[in-house]
Amino acid sequence: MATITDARVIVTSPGRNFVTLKITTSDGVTGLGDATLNGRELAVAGYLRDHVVPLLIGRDPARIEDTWQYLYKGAYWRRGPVTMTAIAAVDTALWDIKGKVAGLPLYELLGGKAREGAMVYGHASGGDVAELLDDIARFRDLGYQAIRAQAAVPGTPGSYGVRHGRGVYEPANASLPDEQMWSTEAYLDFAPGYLAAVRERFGFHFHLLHDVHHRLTPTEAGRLGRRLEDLRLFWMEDPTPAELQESFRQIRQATTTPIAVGEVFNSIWDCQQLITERLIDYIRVSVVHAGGITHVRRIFNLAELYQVRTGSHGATDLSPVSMAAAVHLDVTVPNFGVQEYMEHEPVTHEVFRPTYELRDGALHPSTAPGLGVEMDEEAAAHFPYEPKYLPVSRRADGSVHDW
Ligand code: EZ4
Ligand code: CO
Repeated sequence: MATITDARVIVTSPGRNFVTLKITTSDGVTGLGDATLNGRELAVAGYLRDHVVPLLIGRDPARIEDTWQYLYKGAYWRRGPVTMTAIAAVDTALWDIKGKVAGLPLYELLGGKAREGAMVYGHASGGDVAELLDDIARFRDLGYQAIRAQAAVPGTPGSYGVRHGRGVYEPANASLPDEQMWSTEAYLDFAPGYLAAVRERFGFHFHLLHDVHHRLTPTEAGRLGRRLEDLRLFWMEDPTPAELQESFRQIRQATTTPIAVGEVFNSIWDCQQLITERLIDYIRVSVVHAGGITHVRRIFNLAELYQVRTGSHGATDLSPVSMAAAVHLDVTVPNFGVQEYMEHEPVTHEVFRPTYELRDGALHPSTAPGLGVEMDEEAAAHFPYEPKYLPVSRRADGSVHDW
């Protein structure tokens, strides 16, 4: 039996911060797992280094389910983004190792391809409506079949989801949290108009998505969803914070606009009611933040019973390691919907070398064994950690809103 002989936590910042776990076995096989939790990176790095790595040494790398249960139940303290991101990193690295040992790409271990590629959606945005329309045209030209549209709300500088300049959209933008102003009234006045402008200009032959980023009450969300019905959105994302799962019943009663939720969830228990009562159409959990391939597959399988499709989170704060894991999983599950995808900055690829490919608006996994991602640790050492936080949102009266 091979054993785990080494597990190392690598923190690096090629373009943005990433935390990676690299596990090595007595046979010299290595596996990678993403452990990046935007704005709380070092908490996961410490959890792994101080409390998980010592438990891994000497274990059988082949026993993925047993290791998952051992780390989840054995901690006694369950769930939470830090714990579940740490477990995800171990789980992903062990699947990578299993694939390399078998000489098979991960999708083969997960039952083989149910489709050729995973349709992705890109992030179009603009400081105003004209800029947004230009950006949608750019994604259409690149062959994207699904596009998320976000425009800056007039009078609220720093609106979420809007790219500044030519680079990629990167919300974790400051060494201490940037404070941004939010007005629900201004947003509700403005958003339906620009989404309608997108349909007027480009028609209905592509999937249009929109992210509300937890900003509305259930009542406001129901009203917005109803106003957007004729635009036939692919989904309205995170219309309201989802800790109160039953609040989605009210949104459902108000509108047939499809709903996607789950990028901040970390376990099956966070979405059990949303799925089993069919209060959402798409579940957005990601491999990195919801306990790895083992646990996300369980969530996707539950969702399939209720005709809820998948739409995993895939912003730039997910490293190419978890993006590869997501693509392998996406091509195997029967209830795949769409995969979020934001290209990383070129400098990120000086450290992480993925082999998945974007063709015709879909990501295709390679046939390389395991995840098919390599990490250049020497290059990683040239990019030290830089503290970066997500913004905080405040209303006009100064009180804190959901970001
Ligand atoms: O704000 O990943 O749908 N995507 C999103 C993201 C999140 C960031 C938070 O780290 O909402 O852009
Ligand atoms: Co989102």
